[in-house]
Amino acid sequence: MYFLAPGAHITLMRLNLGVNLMKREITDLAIYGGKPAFIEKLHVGRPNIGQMDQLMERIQAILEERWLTNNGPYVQEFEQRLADLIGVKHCIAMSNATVALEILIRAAGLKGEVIVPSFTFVATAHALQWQEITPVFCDIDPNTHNLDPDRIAQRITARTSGIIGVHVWGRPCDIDGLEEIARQHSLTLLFDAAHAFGCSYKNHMIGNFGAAEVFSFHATKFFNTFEGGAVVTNDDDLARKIRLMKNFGFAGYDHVIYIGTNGKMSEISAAMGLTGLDSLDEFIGINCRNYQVYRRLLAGLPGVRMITYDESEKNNFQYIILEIDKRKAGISRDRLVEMLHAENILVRKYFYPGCHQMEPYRTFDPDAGRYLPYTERLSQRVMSLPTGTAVNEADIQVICEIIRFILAQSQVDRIARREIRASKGTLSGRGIYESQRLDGNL
Ligand code: T4K
Repeated sequence: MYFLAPGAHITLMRLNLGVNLMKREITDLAIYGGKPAFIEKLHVGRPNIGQMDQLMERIQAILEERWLTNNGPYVQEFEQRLADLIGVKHCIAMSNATVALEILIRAAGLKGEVIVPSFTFVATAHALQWQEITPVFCDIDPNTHNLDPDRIAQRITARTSGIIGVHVWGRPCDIDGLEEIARQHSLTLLFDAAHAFGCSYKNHMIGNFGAAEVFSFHATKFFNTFEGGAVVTNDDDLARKIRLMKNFGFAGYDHVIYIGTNGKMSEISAAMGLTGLDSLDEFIGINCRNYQVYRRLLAGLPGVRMITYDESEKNNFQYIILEIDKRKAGISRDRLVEMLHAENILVRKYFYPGCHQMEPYRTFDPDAGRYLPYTERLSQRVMSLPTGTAVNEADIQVICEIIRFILAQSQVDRIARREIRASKGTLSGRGIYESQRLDGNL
């Protein structure tokens, strides 16, 4: 429970031990020596677990059966339940989404150059480069954060074989636009749907678009299998090839017909997945509630834009994303992140600085930023906030109050930092603040 006092300062007290808040002036902020708002670190990406007793029962059955991996009964059940949920013909469970992307890229015959966003997790680009296929970065639409189909044509060359769209934050790409350009240029269209399990586009579940789509079930995703992923497709030939490839190319005992690798999901991961599926609606419900609370409590903050989900579609609401406009907010994203981290609110800068700024891509093309202006701008502004079952409404209330308080103090913070820099670090934030106040500057 909290007691909220009106006014510019926060007077919040929680009656359990998780929170520590009495913030009236800037020196109460942890970065200025005050006590952190949260006693324990609050992470982005805390795993959702589901019914632990059911998970334990499944694990016990695995151990009793001594069937641990290699297309065991839980993996088969998991694949069937996923395919039914998405309404897709084939679901091939994998050890993780990165390997799933690598195998899909190979099975779909991509080569030469493939167009991808730079505003994504680096795995999308690495899955190509790992096989010596060049990821060609294309800019995003600043409103959707997804590939902008209108910019793709400029990036197509004689070596281009495909496009990989990424449904960033679970918000679908402009799939119609991408399909159209892929058709015009005879390119293979795939989707990295790592964020988009449980989401829909024009009322069709993600997983049914392009030649195939890839989900991630990493621990940090709202639905996880510890590590895991899946390729889903309606293409029979592609599915058959992928099944072979994820199992070394074995088409039967001692009979290898294809170059393959090991992309198999283990039974224990499938057991976690089946347990998570039983609680899927609950996870999404909690994410949705958190999203609504954040929206309400952050509304109207100058320079802070929270991304929204199209509520006429199915969403998993797993990411709470803010864009910070330094000019209007009075504070940069990086300074806000630094101050929130000091409060034990471990927000993340997904996807800073963009793949094109990471190696080896930065060395390949040091000037890539010139054709990625929106990616560069967004990666300087974006941050991801804690959500999921590990966060309750009261936590969100504290997080939002802290953000409001930091923004309200941004001018004082700027003056104090200038003074600290001028003193070459010999003065502390608190000391600067006190001396400025005595001088009547604050
Ligand atoms: N494509 C896209 C668009 C993706 O976003 C991703 C993965 C992929 C492809 C590849 O999927 P996988 O091959 O992973 O299936 C995390 C995840 O590792 C990664 O899966 C995810 N995207 C990416 C967006 O985030 P990091 O480097 O930020 O993870 P890390 O270890 O810093 O964890 C994040 C936070 O989660 C930590 O602050 C603590 C918390 N956490 C993490 C783990 C693993 C827990 O509380 N418990 C845990 O078990 O990449």
